[in-house]
Amino acid sequence: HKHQSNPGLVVEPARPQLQQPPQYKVMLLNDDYTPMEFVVQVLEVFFAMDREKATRVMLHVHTRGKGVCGIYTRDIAETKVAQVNDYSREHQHPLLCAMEEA
Ligand code: TYC
Repeated sequence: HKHQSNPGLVVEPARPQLQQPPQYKVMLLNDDYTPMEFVVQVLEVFFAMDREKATRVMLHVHTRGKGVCGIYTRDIAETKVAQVNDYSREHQHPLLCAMEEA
């Protein structure tokens, strides 16, 4: 149907937002060479984890092969992946970060 016009300063309630943007899991992958301490620091710096949680996630990745660092919209997830991979490369560690649709 046709939308009614809204002449003047008529306050209308916002329509509820029914569509959520797709979410992406940002994953850390295990490897044999990156020092555990470096992985813990990455989780603290880029994913705002305290030391206890960062250590728990690092050990999960170490034993299970991969693990979730956080869930974000696409732009934020892409930025996290690029930041972590750039940072790991700068420090000459093979640590890999990747994203997948949640
Ligand atoms: N497996 C590495 C080691 O034994 C530690 C590690 C943990 C590496 C998690 C990567 O995402 C990773 N030093």
